This record gives sequence, structure tokens and C-alpha cells, in this order.
Amino acid sequence: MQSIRIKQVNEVKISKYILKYTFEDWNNLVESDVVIVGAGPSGMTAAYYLAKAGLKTVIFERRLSFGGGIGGGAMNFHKIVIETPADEIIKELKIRYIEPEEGIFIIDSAEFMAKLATAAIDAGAKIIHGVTVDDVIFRENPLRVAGVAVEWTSTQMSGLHVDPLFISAKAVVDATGHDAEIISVASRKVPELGIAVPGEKSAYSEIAEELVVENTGKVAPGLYATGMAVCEVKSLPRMGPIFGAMILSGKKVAEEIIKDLRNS
Ligand code: 48H
Ligand code: FE2
Repeated sequence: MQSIRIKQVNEVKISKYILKYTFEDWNNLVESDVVIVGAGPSGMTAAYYLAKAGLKTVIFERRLSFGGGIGGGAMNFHKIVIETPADEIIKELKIRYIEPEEGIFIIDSAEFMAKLATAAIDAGAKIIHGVTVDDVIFRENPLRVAGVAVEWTSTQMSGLHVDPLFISAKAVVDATGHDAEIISVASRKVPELGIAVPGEKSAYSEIAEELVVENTGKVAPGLYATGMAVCEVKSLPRMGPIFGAMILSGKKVAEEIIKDLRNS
């Protein structure tokens, strides 16, 4: 058997390449068009459409994985339910499905998260893992959210007080899921934005899906809600393990931001 010749690389070279190209990316991302917080279904769908429209888009994700709640599905079962018209998005991303009845689509959770991530990345979005967003930047005249504060998740977990770095953005998207963490912190620390976070309601799936999509969008200048964060902010019912509204909401928030940034 022929032996495989592997290029020899020493530790210093490995470190230098990682540092050089990481900092190149961060120096570029520090002034982004759009910061999305959370790589769940809504955040990754939004990133796909925003990057496709040519906007410099970054997702900061607290965990070291993609997908948010997708992987957990319902009680860890690996099938995901999507309903029309969200099938247009899964068909665009070439996600395989079963259609047991007209308008209902069953897909695999692993394929769903992998293909959403691939679509966002191929369109040009960056996904940075292991980073938690814990605050916003705001500006007056006119009053607006102008970016975010970021910290390593591991530093946060250590309990040490370490100041964050700041990333500027023309639009910040809260795609953090049930807790609407970014909108909550903005509502608490910048009360003049006038945001209230009443909290989500119990399940009522039939109406919740449409309500989430309808209520997706701007909550304050520069700050947008998508996915389950919309339920938290607009006091809407949850829907349980059905994901059509999450990706339709991600697409809608992207379209709204594209329109707002073109007009400004
Ligand atoms: C960095 C953060 C931060 C932070 C959180 O929960 P997600 O999957 O969010 P959505 O809204 O795209 O999808 C919701 C869906 O998964 C779900 O829970 C549904 C449909 N529930 C219905 C029901 O009735 O229960 O993803 C959010 C992501 C996660 O990956 C978090 O780790 C991440 O955001 N995240 N990342 N900084 N401050 N907070
Ligand atoms: Fe959930």
C-alpha cells in the first residue's frame, strides 16, 4: 500500500494562520450591515436572504452548533413539520420532504439545519460560534440601535467580568428564540426606545403561525424581531414543534431590512 504524504506544518505556523485570518475577518465584521443574534431557523433564513441581497451579514451564535431549537425537534424526535407556503423556502434550499397531505411537509431536522447553514454561508453570511451578544449600542438624534456588544460565551460562563467588543450595524436582528434576549436588554437599558416585552402566550398553533409572520419586523429603529422572539415581544401564542413560521419570519425580516436600508 502506498503511504500518504501529508504536508508537514508546525504548531507556530498553525497558530499564526489561525490568528491572522481570524483577525482579518473580525476587523471586517466590526462594521457590518446586519448583525443577527442566533443561528436558529429564523436567524439562518434571514442571513441567507440578506447576504443574497449583498448585505454584509454576520450571525453571532452562543453555542458551538447551528440550528437552535431545530435539533431538539419535539421531544428530540428528528422529524420537523413545515406547512405551505414555507415549502417554497425548503424547495429553494433543496431540502428533501414527504408530503403526507396537501400543504404539510415533513423534513429531517439534521438536513434542515445543515442546509439552512449552508445556504446562509454560501450566500456570503458569516456565522461566528461561541459568541454571546449581551448588549446593544445606541445612538441619539435620531434615537436608534446601532450595533451590539459581544463576548465569548466561555468567558460569560466563567463569571469573570471582562468588557465586550462592539460591532456596529445598520440593523440588528433578535433571532434569539423564546427569550428575545436582545430586545429585552434594549428595553431595559434604553427605556427611551419605548419597547415593552410582555412575554409569549400558551400554545395555539393554528393562529400562532400567521401571527408570528404578520408581527415580524422592526421593534425600534435599527432593531428587528424574528422567530420566537416575535411571540415574546408581541405577546403571541406559541405553536409547538412546527417550523414554517420561523423560516417565513426570517425571510420577512430580511425583506423588511433590505427595503429599510435601501430607503435610508
Ligand atoms: C448569541 C444567542 C443568544 C445571545 C440565544 O431558539 P431558536 O431556534 O430561535 P428561532 O426563533 O429561530 O426558532 C424557534 C424554534 O426553535 C422554537 O423554539 C419554536 C418554533 N418553538 C415553538 C414553541 O412553542 O416552543 O434559536 C435561537 C438561537 C440559539 O441557537 C441560541 O443559542 C442563540 O439563538 N442565542 N446567541 N447571543 N444572547 N441568545
Ligand atoms: Fe420552542
